[in-house]
Amino acid sequence: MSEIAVITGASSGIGEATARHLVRAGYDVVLGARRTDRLEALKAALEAEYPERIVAALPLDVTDVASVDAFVAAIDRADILVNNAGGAIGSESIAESDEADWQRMYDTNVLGVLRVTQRLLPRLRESPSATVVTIGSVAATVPYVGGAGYNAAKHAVRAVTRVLRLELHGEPIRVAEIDPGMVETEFSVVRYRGDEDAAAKVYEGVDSLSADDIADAVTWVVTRPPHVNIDSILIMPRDQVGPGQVKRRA
Ligand code: NDP
Ligand code: 8X3
Repeated sequence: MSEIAVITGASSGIGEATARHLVRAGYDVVLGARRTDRLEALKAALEAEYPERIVAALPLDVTDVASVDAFVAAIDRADILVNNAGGAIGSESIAESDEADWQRMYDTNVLGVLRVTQRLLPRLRESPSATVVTIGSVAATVPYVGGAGYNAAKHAVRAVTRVLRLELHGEPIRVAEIDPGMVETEFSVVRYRGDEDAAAKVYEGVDSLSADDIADAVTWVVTRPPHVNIDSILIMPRDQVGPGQVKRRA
């Protein structure tokens, strides 16, 4: 029987790449996100390439308790949870930010991780060896101007990951956090509210990380021997040494 990996936010970017990598590595996968058309397309592509694998695509809004409950109720077994759903909205200063954006970022990045983890825990506890991997950010440790809501949320994600590690100590469940720097995905399109030009500028002249680079790390973390817990990994492009500290080609 194959192990089952549950991936939140699998409709694009890191989550989608993680689904591809884990299926290739021999896992069955459960894909969750709000854009179910994209999940269905990914499921069809994965099933065509890997007919021996089981791929489930389920609607999931991590900010909606009923949606999280329905998502988890549809999952019989789970060995791996990849808490990936998340993102930033806006880059205004604290003085100019909209409180609704702070609330949405906290709800998605922090409460979303807590909701899904809490509800999936009974399934993970039935696994002989489970792993929870949460995608944090370099913003989980390094704050930057215009990042208050997102930085605070990712700092909180780090706290949640650490508390989970402490609370599951002694059980056969590993807890890991992967903290990426700049990864070229739809992240900046979402952050800049659909402004594709503003988003493209973020990655201009930089060899950014790809979603595959992070999916590779997730796959490495979950395929270590069961006694090995990778507590956290910070991954940035060679040309980045911190948020906003990027070497661009002239
Ligand atoms: P994308 O915007 O490409 O992907 C975000 C994913 O999260 C989508 O699949 C989206 O699906 C899902 N998502 C967002 N809100 C919800 C919600 N309420 N319920 C369920 N799913 C949701 O960005 P990335 O792939 O880059 O982001 C993935 C994670 O990586 C995020 O946690 C982000 O904070 C983190 N990260 C990204 C970095 C980067 O530079 N790109 C760097 C560091 C961390 P849908 O809209 O269909 O629901
Ligand atoms: C995304 C990376 O530097 O924009 O988490 O916060 S950053």
